[in-house]
Amino acid sequence: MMSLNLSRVVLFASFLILGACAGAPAPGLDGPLVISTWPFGRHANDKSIEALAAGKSLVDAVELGIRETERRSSDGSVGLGGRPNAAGYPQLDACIMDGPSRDAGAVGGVEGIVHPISAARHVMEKSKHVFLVGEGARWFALEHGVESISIEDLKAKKAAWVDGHRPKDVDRNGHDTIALLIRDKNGHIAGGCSTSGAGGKLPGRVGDSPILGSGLYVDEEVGAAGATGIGENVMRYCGSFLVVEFMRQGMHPQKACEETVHRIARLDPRGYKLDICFVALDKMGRYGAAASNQRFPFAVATKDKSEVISVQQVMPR
Ligand code: SD4
Repeated sequence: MMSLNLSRVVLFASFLILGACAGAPAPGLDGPLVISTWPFGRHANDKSIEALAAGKSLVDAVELGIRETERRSSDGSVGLGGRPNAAGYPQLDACIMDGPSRDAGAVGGVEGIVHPISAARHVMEKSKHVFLVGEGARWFALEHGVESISIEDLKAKKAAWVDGHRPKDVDRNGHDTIALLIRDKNGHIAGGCSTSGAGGKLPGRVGDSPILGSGLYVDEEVGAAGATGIGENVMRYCGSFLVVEFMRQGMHPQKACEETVHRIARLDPRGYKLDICFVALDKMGRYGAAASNQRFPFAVATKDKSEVISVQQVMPR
């Protein structure tokens, strides 16, 4: 009887310890952690950290961080300064997910909206939907006062495209995206993603970035992941969802990102020539990143440190 009670106590204590570990911060982390894609993510991360320090909410911090990249349009592929589609004008994609409430919002192929991440947030908070596209997404954003520019001058470009007089000078190669993930000091998780998408995409093409589970996925129980690269090679495999599921199985975010690249490369006829990258963080504030066939810089910030880190491509198996 004594020993049975003792083993019950031991069992109960182990549950307590395990429970504490599950949400406990990684060693040395005593505040928020932000991770985002590409070196330009550094400015976004700093904004997010600043926002949290000023007492803003987790979702505010995601939005404000990504707005900074959209505002700068400095990488050539986020915001209205981003790469144009095949008809010569930008169509933007964005999404946002909040771990604690499990809410999400997204816009796809939206035109003339300066901050698509804010439009996505309005969809999340002010509509009963999750995803609005094209003209409807623009109307909705305008109705909610999201900053915009006129799209009247796009008429000629659209007409020329329809008539077959297609511009020759569209940048068809470039692509970048900001996927930004935050774990706040209490271990809550949220993320967002914004892009003008692959340069030279067909008008109407929507990539992985605003698709929940592809360009971004947030699971309050486990962690979050985001993607950049050729959207078609991410969205056919629900890439970010897969990273999160690997973390759920117990993998470190670094390993989860690598395993996702290997999984896709194993299944895909292109092998490792996928041009895809993932970033991830988990409930404890551990993070990682992996890329298929190129070096991949990403940005990480805490309240004490903000840096750009480069990872090598994964070693093909
Ligand atoms: C897309 N994934 O639209 C985006 C582009 C991107 O690095 O991230 N490029 O396919």
